[in-house]
Amino acid sequence: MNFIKTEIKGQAFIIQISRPEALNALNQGVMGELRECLQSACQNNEVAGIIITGEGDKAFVAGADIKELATVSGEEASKLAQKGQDLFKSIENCLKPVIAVVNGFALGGGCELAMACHIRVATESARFGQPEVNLGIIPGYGGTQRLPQLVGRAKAIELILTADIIPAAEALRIGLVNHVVPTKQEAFDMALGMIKKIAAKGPVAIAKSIESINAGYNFEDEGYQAEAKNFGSCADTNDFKEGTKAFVEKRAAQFKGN
Ligand code: CO8
Repeated sequence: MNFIKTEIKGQAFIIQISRPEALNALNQGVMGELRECLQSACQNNEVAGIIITGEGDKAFVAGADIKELATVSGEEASKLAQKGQDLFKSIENCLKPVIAVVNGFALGGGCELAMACHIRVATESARFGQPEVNLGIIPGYGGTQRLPQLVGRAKAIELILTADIIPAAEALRIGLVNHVVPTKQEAFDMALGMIKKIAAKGPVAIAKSIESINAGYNFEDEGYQAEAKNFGSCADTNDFKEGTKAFVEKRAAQFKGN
């Protein structure tokens, strides 16, 4: 593994995304390793729950890797979005609890990763947002579907259209996270405590609870397909080229609407 560190603590399997120099941004290498780790953790009978976090204090995950994304065509972008959606659905469908310990920035694909987890515990310094429109694209890893599920349609539309980045306290207020605690250590302790508590329950009942809750949301597949298709359309525009170029050049983008 080049981008992910794993550790087992008690019955918890900890997955730490480790690209601190790029604020743990999700390149295709990270996504592949995440897929591998999740598969083995979900199927391991010794594991009662999974924790996903990011290395360091600055970021959980600052989104998809913008520099990598800038080089792909619209068609490729749409396929990558669909592949990422499938990975995040596999997190949501894991029959053991998956808890995000959110330390620092959870933006774009990072916020989408946190939302795909069953439970989110954030530190006071965590920041959440879907800033894709700053780049001339839209969320592509399920954000247009899961954000309205978690915070309601009105707030989700506001967050996605304004690209506002909100602090942990506001994320707690609108129901985007379950808990906010002062430090990363406290967030870990809380997540480990939850996994220990859940591990003492009937494993079949836990699995069937997750399966039943998720069954109510399967109808939204049309939404995911629209998201991937529209992500690809945006990636074909000059606005996307300008948005990603502006990010690299650390300036505001000048969009022309084409
Ligand atoms: N991708 C690549 N590199 C990144 C990313 C990213 N998402 N975020 C930060 N970095 C890099 C910076 O380029 C910088 O590198 P360098 O030192 O080489 O210049 C380094 O990390 C540190 O970042 P900053 O200097 O920008 O740190 P600041 O403290 O000034 O700012 C922010 C922190 C506010 C988090 C800022 O880095 C930022 O705005 N990052 C981008 C956030 C963003 O727009 N995320 C959404 C990305 S798009 C997305 O997630 C789409 C998901 C669906 C994809 C589907 C198909 C693949």
